[in-house]
Amino acid sequence: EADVGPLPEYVEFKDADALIIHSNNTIETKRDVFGVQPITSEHQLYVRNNVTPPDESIVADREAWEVSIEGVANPGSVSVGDLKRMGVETVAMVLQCSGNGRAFFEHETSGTQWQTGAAGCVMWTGVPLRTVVENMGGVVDGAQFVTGTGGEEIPEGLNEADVIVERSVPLDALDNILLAWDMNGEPISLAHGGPLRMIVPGFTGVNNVKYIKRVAMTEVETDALIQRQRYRLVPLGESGSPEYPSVWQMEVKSWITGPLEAAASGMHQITGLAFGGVNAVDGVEVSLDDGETWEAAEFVGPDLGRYAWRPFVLAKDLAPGSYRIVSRATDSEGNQQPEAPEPNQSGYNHNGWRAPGVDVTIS
Ligand code: MSS
Repeated sequence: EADVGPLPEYVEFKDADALIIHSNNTIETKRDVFGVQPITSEHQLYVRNNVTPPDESIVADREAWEVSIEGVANPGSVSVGDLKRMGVETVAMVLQCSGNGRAFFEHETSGTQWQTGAAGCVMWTGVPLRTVVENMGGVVDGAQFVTGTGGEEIPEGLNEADVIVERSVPLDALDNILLAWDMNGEPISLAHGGPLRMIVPGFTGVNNVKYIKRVAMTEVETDALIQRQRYRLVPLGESGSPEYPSVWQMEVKSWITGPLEAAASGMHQITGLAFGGVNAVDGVEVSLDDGETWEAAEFVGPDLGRYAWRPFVLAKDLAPGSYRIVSRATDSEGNQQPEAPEPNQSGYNHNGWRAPGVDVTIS
């Protein structure tokens, strides 16, 4: 897809050359930009907003931003300043849009035709939600979900439940959730959810609610449209409803980051990225012949934990010819990427190894 124009104002700080601008609210990282970076720079990280982000003024006084904590014995509002005194943890995590790889499905999908770049690996610093919940007397009986609400203004005349970014995840995610104020060691920009964002490691992008203004331990899932109908794995031709699984935990995935097209014969470092989603990634193989034969690749750089991705490399002396290069990762539970995933109507969670392959001509 062609670039549609200059960077919108709220992401002007980003590196335009590294990005594919699908629209003001959907901006993808170019595939060759990732290389073997363990952490994605904020200047290159993709952006996805379902609605217009709040005004920049919400990040003017970060410490004063308040989040309401409900579904605990002693509910109430807590400021970012208070949260910073309660506890601190850092997690490196793949942030990946549920629709990343949508373009690789064979059926027609509406929605942004993301390829590999609606993902990045970033570090979040904040307080564990479990600590906040303990401080407020613990979870109320009967709660089964953690429901987070985004701080966007609902435009007048629109039905709140149709627009609001409010997501519920299973309560057992509580142990890992952070209420984060820093990304990659800096205060989270407005584009990525500052002053405060709910981080659910191992879960797809949409579950990581930006500008978090309310966190509730709830008995039922929210009936906001974004939960009830959208972001569900729906069979082809059906429409979304709570009877179908929600897009929550991410699965094992990988892709090649270079070389991507033509190159001269001789030694090459074939590079890529692999992650396990909700599990750690355990290994990755590369094939130069579209999956006929496979060779194990080596991870490069530090292991930043279960939720991070691991760059990988396979050193190869390549003779002139045509190669179809693909990669296939396995997670710590022994799950391997499928050749192609089961299709779903909206094209979520693509983690097949075949379609993202690259054709490289060596001369
Ligand atoms: N949050 C809020 N508040 N709002 C919105 O819109 N979106 C989602 C998440 N969160 C939103 C939120 C999505 S959908 C995604 S991907 C993510 O976010 C992204 O991120 P960044 O930072 O990258 O932009 Mo798909 O699944």
